[in-house]
Amino acid sequence: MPLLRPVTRGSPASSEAPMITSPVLRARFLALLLAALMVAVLVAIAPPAAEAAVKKPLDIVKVYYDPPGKDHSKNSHYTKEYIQVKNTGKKTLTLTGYVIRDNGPQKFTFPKGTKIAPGKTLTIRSGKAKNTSSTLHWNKSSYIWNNTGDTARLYTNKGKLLESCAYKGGTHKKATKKSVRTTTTTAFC
Ligand SMILES: [Ca+2]
Ligand SMILES: [Ca+2]
Repeated sequence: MPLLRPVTRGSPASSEAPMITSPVLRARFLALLLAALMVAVLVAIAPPAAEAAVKKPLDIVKVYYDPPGKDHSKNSHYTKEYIQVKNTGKKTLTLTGYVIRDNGPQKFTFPKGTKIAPGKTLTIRSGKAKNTSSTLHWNKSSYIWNNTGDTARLYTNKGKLLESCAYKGGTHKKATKKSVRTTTTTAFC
């Protein structure tokens, strides 16, 4: 907005507007004014980037939805697949009861007492293993994240949706309104 002010308020064209007597010049001036106004309106109504618009200290960073190689029905392979969340706020968060869901029936509830410090990430792997301070486990006997596309949703312990991250399988170099940027292994939420 500040960029537009000199054009509409402070420029010579604006202050000398009443002096313009030529119809051609007046038409040009009006066209310019109209263009400037349209730019101002577009800037005013343009929505902010989806990510920036969401006030959320806990953020889905990525879904490692298709680890390299063929899918094998083994726990050691299920644990390669994961979703990662990050604390983008300035305070340590207690995530007891926070929930992650896929686009189907899969649901992960953060265990009681789970904490995440500012700037830190937590990795939630699909298979079974012992949890650590930085890696939790969904403890499923299957993969969670569909290779052909899925949606990861993150909720607070009160059921408030913090983020919905939809991806398509394969490489998509640019995010769209419907899906995020991906490589063959990773969705960048
Ligand atoms: Ca995100
Ligand atoms: Ca997968």
